[in-house]
Amino acid sequence: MPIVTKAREVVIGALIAAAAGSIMYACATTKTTDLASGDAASKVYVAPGSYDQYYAFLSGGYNGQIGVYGLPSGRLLKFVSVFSQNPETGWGYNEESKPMLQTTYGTIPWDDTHHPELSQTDGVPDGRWLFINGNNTPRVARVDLTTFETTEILQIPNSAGGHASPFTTPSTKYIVSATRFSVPVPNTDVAIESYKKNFRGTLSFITADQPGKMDIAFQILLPGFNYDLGHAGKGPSDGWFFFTSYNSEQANEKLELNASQNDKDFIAAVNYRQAESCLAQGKARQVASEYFHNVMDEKSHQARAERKTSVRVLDPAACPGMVYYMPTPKSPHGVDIDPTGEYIVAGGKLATVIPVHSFSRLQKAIADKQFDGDVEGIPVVKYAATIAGEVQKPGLGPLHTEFDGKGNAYTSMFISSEIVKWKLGTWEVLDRMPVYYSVGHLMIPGGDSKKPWGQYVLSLNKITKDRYLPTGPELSQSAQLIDISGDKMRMLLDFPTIGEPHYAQALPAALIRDRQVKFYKLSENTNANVVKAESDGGITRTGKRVDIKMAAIRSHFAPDNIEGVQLGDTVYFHVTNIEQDWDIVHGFAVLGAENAELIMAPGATRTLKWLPKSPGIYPFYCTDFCSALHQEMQGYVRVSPAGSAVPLMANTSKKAMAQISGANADGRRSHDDHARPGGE
Ligand code: RUQ
Ligand code: CUA
Repeated sequence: MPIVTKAREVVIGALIAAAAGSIMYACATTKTTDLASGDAASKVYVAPGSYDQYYAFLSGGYNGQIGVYGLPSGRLLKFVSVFSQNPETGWGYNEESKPMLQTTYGTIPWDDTHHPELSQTDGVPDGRWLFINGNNTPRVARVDLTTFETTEILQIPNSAGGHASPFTTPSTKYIVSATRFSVPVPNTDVAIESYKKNFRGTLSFITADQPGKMDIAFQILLPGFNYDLGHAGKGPSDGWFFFTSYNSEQANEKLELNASQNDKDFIAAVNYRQAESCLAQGKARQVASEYFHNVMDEKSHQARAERKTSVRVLDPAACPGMVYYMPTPKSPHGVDIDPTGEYIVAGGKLATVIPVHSFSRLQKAIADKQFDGDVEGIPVVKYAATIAGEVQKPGLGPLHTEFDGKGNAYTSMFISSEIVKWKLGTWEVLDRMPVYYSVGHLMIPGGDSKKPWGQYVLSLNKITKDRYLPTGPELSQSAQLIDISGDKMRMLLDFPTIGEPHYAQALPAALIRDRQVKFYKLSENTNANVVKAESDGGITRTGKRVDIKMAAIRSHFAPDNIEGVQLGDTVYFHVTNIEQDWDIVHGFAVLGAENAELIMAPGATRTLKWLPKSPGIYPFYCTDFCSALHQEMQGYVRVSPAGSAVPLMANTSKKAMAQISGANADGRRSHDDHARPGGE
């Protein structure tokens, strides 16, 4: 058991006191200090009917989703359903999407998202996909940026706390996931005290450039530290990946103190081309590991979950030259590579400087074998041999760094609540901007790529306190938009966010705006229960299972009267929105359904599973205000006792349908034009 020195306690105590101090100081001054310059309002004003310049994707943090905001306005555009059930889309409730939340632990209805990551081509965000990690039960997801829907989720085995994830290589060949918590691999019943002996870290490289085919290419087994964040090299450092770690002490209790003993922890520098060549030489072990790969079929709108059973694991000892450790002060959090690919910036959250390693010096140090011994066979490169410079007195609690593409770096300072601008190469601090309060990540559009759009930095603040009208004990988190186009930073805008955004990424709207799918083509819908015309609707019984196929179109369901359902039946409502028009969404809700409701995009089929609890009449209706006659969009299901003689019946006769359609044609369009501008 490590001994906590008095000196150490004093240092940590001072940092905590400084943190409290900065918050109090800021609270006291914020009311009187107008940080925004005079024309700030015009810089963020997006006139009615105009578009924002950037799409920004903010993780929802503990809500398990992704928030899409426009910048510079800060307007919330959408929430993308990912790792949590979402009552706005029916994600995880409807039968089509349920398999997406399947894991080896069963269905997980709520996870925690941290790091949105845009796909890249040659080191630049390309607008094809957005990836994000599920942190608690480690998974990665792909979101298709033509539909803003999650199309794929891969579980990561031999991992716990998928935090260093899903950072991409420059052409999206791989995304990665590293374990935050080391655990026994394979996971088994051991004494927690046997941490040093039995607990291991894993780095997972996941193939990502083929939609529907994500898989674990390989895992690297590492000492039992906590792996925190990562970034790929680019340009000269292309082919390398860098991961921070803390708790090189390998403490297994009271990490707050015991994992802060060493002056330096490590950045793992991983040569993944070397890993690939070791794989090709058959140096990996095939390790039995269960995990799920879930894919949403874009034509049938039906997800399938596939259980996988093994991964290839590489041990550094079996593949020399694959992993090196770079000592880095002190419990480093972020590791960020500058646009040129030469500098590796670490955010040592308890460090007093920002250390910057040089990739070319790392290569030379490796060639010259400038090592300080090894950790479990992994060479430790001498700090003095790789360090390019240290930013002195940057502030307190450096976490993350992004770049503007003009030779400047911006680092978030959690404890001193500020963003600090400094110069690459000279390491001098150029400017500081106080933020409210306690910034975690910061984000410049493309700011971790080869070509940042260095116009704004967004500060993602952890503590909100007095910034907005109070809303009880829970306040929304806050983001602040800062203009970085000039020499000095200028505060432009505060806006509240939903969930707890950790990281965010953004790109110019033009890269994805015109590629949006407006509706799903009904002619291409291959769902087993699709109806392509109102007359295709109907009801069938198979034992105690009843399937109702239904069309939804302004402003009715077909069929809309259903009889013959009995107590003890399991009823599936398969509702297809047969509209072929942008933004015409219908909903479906039936009285007493425990499994929520449906919401159907145009051209999509969604299924609600329903177990009626007692005989009677159950109304259903459309929940999305779709048209002037939205309130007329309703129907009834009759539930009879088990064994009842009421015949199975749905009013799908040609005559009834013709009447409905006829009524619909009268005057519907003109009303709809008012209800939904731009419709039809
Ligand atoms: S981090 S706690 Cu990205 Cu700074 Cu998650
Ligand atoms: Cu359809 Cu309201």
